[in-house]
Amino acid sequence: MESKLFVRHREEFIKNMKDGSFAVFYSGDAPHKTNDQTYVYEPNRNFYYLTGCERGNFILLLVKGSSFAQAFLFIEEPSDYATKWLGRRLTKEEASNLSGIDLKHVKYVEEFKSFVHTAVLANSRGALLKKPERLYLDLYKYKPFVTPFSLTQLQFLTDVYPEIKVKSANDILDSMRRIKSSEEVAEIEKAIAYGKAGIEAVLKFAKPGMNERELEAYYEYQIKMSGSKGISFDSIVASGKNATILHYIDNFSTIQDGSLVLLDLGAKNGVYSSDISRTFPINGKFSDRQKQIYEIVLRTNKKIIEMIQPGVMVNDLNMAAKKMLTEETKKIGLIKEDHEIDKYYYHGVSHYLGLDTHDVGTYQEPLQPGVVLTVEPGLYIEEEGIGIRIEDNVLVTENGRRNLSESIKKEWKDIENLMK
Ligand SMILES: [Mn+2]
Repeated sequence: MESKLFVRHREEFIKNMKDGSFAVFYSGDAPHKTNDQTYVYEPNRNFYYLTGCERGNFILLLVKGSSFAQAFLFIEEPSDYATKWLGRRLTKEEASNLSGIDLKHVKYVEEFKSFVHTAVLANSRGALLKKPERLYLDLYKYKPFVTPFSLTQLQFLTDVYPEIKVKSANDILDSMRRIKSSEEVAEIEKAIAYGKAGIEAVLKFAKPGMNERELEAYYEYQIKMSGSKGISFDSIVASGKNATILHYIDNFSTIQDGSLVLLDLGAKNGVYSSDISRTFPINGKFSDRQKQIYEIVLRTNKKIIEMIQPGVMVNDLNMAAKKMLTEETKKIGLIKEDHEIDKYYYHGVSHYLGLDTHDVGTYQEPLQPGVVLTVEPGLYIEEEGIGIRIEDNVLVTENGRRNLSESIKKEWKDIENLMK
């Protein structure tokens, strides 16, 4: 991605900052796993969105006065030792090129504390702000009642300067990230193309008697062979009754002849993600009953996609999906009363998609051009061993929508043909 995108993101964020304030974003670090091992590093998404850098232990500092705004990037200093053990670190020039931040403003992370004290906070002669009033931080909480990481990390500031108000940067960034630029949509489309290559290969490869984990491995192999860095969330390969567990990730059962397989798979393109579900019969032929249920889910998927346009609320989509699944399952006698649908359909129909698979942004505002969301109705009939979900990734446009995953086959006939 070109640095001008990240320059634009910073400019827009800064526009939303109050005068006399500063913001600090940390790129994160690989969490500890066991003994001397760590998990794979994932860049903090807000940090990436503002810098384009995917490196741990970097810090972005934004300073806004009444007549100026400046960005500073603090990076890990390259060293021979780090190069030999972990790989080459970015140089200041490279970090400057990636982020579009002035080379003079790229510093080493060891300098961060003293730089903040002297340049931003203290009344030193070189201070940038007369009297900073606000500090914006990423205050995302992954569950209730945990102290956000950035707050713990910057306690050295909030303790010494209690007069500075800590503000959440998330409202600003969530609403920015909810609307994708054309560059971002292109990145998501590339992620979807990787996913398509993987899913279609799995459909051709799958045979009765295989284990779910074989399809899981084959998918990952295929997306990596086509250029993706890998999966963007734990793969779901669920056969028969397993498919009625929404987040089934064991993927360790033998797939019985005659059963359906539900795939819910993501692929990474850089930091952007795809999220596609398809369901298919392991032996290449839908039974009449499977076809009947499949068609209901497919019709719902198409109907909801057609509803998508600026002004529509995601909740309208949720209600319409539930209503349609209720009416159709009543028609075939699966349920008698409306409320019984809760037994067979128990999740929302959409979420946003972008840098995160479940991307940020409010659901209390109507859809706007640039929003990318999933459409994923399903039916899960445990007593029949049938679980079906069909999921596409859709962009809201000025006049309606564009289904970004349209080319991934979902008609039952096309799926059977692909498997021949
Ligand atoms: Mn999804």
